[in-house]
Amino acid sequence: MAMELELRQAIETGQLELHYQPQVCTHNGAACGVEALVRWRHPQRGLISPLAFIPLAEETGLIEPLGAWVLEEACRQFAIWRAEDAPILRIAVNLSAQQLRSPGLLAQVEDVMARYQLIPGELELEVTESEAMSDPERSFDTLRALRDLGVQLAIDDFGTGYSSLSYLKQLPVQILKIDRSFVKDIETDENDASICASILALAHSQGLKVVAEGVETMAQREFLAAHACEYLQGYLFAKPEPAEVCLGRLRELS
Ligand code: G
Ligand code: G
Ligand code: MN
Ligand code: NA
Repeated sequence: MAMELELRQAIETGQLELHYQPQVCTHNGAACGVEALVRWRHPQRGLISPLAFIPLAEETGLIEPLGAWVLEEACRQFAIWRAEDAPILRIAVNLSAQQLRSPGLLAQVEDVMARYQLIPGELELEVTESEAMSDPERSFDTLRALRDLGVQLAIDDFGTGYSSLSYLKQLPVQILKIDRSFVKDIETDENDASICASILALAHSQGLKVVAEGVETMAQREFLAAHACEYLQGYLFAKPEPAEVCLGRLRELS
């Protein structure tokens, strides 16, 4: 069967699932949020990474129903966790460029926040630097409107795109996520270390908070803590895992 048709059916028949990865406060290691990451549980091929189907979903327009499902499911799970008093303050969801450009996005976000009674700051949307920078006028308007709904906005994979400082200054976002490619060799590669330090200084000068991705070692954590990085995400704390497993992890971390 063509993969497009298979993916369409996967969305309709509930073969997608979300895994969740904690984000912790750097200073005490307590969980503060989680990022929702989609996977496809294929009946024959097992668990498929989003890298293998998000691009197809974007090419075929399936990203709209897929993205809507992800947003709904993430908020539903967050509401359950909140009702269970889980130690978690916010949920982060990835948006693709097409979702950001979709005329229905604002109404969709407003609707899901109302149904799950999310208060300002509980829902975070991550857009990549290149997504936010393509057609900046238009995406700035959308980001501003999302912010006015009480959505926290993060620029994902920061450092991998080409944002000019003047654009960054205008971007109505609260959080930068340092791409994990810069964190990986932070201890051994002086360039990477200085890029991370520069991103942190830049972000802080603009009043933004920073999440470092891909934190795997104590030495990375210490470097990031020394540069006042607010939040950390990575295998040092937990991998992306199904909701029940993640909940146990959240309780351990707190
Ligand atoms: O979880 P993993 O490291 O395999 O994710 C790989 C990539 O897929 C990441 O860049 C992530 O941003 C992207 N991704 C994961 N879940 C979603 C999603 O729900 N929507 C979109 N647009 N991208 C996602
Ligand atoms: O692009 P985005 O930041 O949304 O993607 C997150 C991706 O990074 C997920 O696919 C997740 O599985 C992966 N990831 C999360 N933590 C780590 C880590 O510590 N090391 C590595 N290598 N990958 C990670
Ligand atoms: Mn992300
Ligand atoms: Na990233």
